[in-house]
Amino acid sequence: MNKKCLGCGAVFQTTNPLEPGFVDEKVKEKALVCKRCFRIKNYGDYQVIKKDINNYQEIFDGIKNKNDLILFLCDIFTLDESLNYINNFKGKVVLVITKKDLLPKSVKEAKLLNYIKENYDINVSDIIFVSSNKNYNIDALMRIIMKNKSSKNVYLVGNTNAGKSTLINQIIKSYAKKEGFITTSSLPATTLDVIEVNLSDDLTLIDTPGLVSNNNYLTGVKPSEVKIIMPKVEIKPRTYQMKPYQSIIIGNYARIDYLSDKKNSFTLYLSNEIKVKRINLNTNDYLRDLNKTSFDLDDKNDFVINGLCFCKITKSCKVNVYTKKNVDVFKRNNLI
Ligand SMILES: Nc1nc2c(ncn2[C@@H]2O[C@H](COP(=O)(O)OP(=O)(O)O)[C@@H](O)[C@H]2O)c(=O)[nH]1
Ligand SMILES: [Mg+2]
Repeated sequence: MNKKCLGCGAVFQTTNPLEPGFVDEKVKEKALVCKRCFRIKNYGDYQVIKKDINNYQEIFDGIKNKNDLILFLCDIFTLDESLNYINNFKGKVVLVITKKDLLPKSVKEAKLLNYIKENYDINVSDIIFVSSNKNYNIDALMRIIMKNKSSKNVYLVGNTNAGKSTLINQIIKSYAKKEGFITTSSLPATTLDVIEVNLSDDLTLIDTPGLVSNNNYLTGVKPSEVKIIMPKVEIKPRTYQMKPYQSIIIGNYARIDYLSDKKNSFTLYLSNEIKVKRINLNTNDYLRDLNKTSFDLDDKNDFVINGLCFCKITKSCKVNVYTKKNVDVFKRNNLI
């Protein structure tokens, strides 16, 4: 069998640097990872690879019909779009909510669990919150895996950036006592093919390339911007006491016009690195040329700009949200 990159799963080749799995001829015998993975790991620089998106769909469709245990990963910020496709598997599914460390400590897990059970129609054997960065609940997850698996193989699936590869590396570190080799990054499509990690005689974790969502703010955004928009540390919610007819400007990413004549309170959950300012509604038209979504919100609603932020409001009101075309903007019950 052809040698594969331990970082992204692509088969090694020495002919085209723009295709997956490229290694220089002179290092091809010794190399463990392809040139792109080497550069992501050592220099943090990311090279977009030409890769047919249908190939991910094919891998995903293949897994749907297996009887093996599925760990379905998503972070709290992409719940809504991810859970849309969680009921598609033949095998048992465990929902793993990743990056717990990003949530403010005041947010109670039990409450979120209830919220998920009440608001989404999902058919899963278990739900668990983990943080690979803080090694939180990894042992508990392993117990769930051992209890639910139906064979040696356990698949990790979920959108790109959900934290699949990071979780496997963390498990390798804790259970195999060595460094995990899988390449991780904040950019979409880092993992290019399935990667099998043999942890023991009766457990193989299988990493998969994540589905890339077309309706997520992060898709198509420059790597330097992804680093700002994707939260890395515990989010500090930002509350704004809104006076009638004010606007909130979120970096150069989105604008919210508040169109009601009562005071209100908006709490934004987003990366601490994004600058937010409040202005009077008609001070300027900044970002009003973006795509507009109008909402009538009630006092138990959030509105969500998928991949960028969500906002909890406390009184019913009307808002206009302006953001990039194709990004899902929607309301839901208050998550927090
Ligand atoms: N804060 C935090 N970030 C994480 C965690 N797990 C993964 N990430 C970050 O999320 C991004 C995507 O991770 P990756 O494992 O490549 O996701 P994959 O596409 O699902 O394999 C990377 O920037 C990771 O550092 C976590 O537990 N906490
Ligand atoms: Mg990955």
